[in-house]
Amino acid sequence: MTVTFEPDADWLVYLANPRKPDYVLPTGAVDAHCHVFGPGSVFPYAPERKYTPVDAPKDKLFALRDFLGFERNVIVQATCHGADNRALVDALLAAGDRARGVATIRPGVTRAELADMHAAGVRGIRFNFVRRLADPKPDAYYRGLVDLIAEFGWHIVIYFEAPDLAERWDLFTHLPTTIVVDHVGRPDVTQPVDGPGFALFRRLMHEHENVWAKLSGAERLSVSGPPGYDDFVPFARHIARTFPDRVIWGTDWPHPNMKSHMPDEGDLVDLIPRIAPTDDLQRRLLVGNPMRLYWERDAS
Ligand code: 0GY
Repeated sequence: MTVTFEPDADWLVYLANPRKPDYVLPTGAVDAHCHVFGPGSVFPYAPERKYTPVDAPKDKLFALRDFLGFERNVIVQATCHGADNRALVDALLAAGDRARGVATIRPGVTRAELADMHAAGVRGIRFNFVRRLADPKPDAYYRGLVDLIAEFGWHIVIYFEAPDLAERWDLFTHLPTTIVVDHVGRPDVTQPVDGPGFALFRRLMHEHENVWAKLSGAERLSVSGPPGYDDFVPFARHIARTFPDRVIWGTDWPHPNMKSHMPDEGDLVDLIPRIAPTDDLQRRLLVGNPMRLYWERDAS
């Protein structure tokens, strides 16, 4: 029997026809943060999910990749699929060498399951501390998962709200892998870049050379809003200039849980030269760094 899912009543759907960006991406650019959802009739959403999205299948993602001018995707497992990574793996296998993945795993995952995910292109796992998305666990839970992935050379993506950083500081600063922080650590962009609110995240990156940042999430964090997302730009630009070898960028398509508006990916891509103002910074952000992290570390 085919299961059908009713999306949340207030769910905003990705744009069918985004505009072509003015900014021309460098050859080999990677969209290093995006998702696939379902289709739910083939890859059912997880019973423990906190939201039910509109399907956002792999063919739509690949069409967007080609339209915007990206060469590759890093597809990140979203919480609506829990630790059932089948939709992710299906997309990775269909994309061939043009995609890598970040999975969600739970205790009890077998070595064979991890090896299969590695063969499909998974190179990391994600820990999600955002309470509206997942139920946070004690630190020991995450440390146990780290032990499971060690032999595969995977890294860890962490997603948290800015206030969580102080609470989880000990965990985050003692993880033995590369750590990638989603959406610049979700700063309050109404505050100054050099103010106390963003200081702890800046300190995290200054003191820990294994910590990277995703300069994504303008549409989530901005209060000034589209198309320029002006208040977000200084935060991302500060991190890009200070840590040019530890930053990556992504569209965050299909933009789950957006309530204020649905962004146009053309606007998001046009932020890139404002975040990374030189050709050199853009090539590191979009090509060199994500390639190093996801394609050139194959521990198979
Ligand atoms: C994002 C952000 C969100 C959702 C998820 O895994 C997820 O469900 O990450 C969010 O709602 O902020 O990066 O996609």
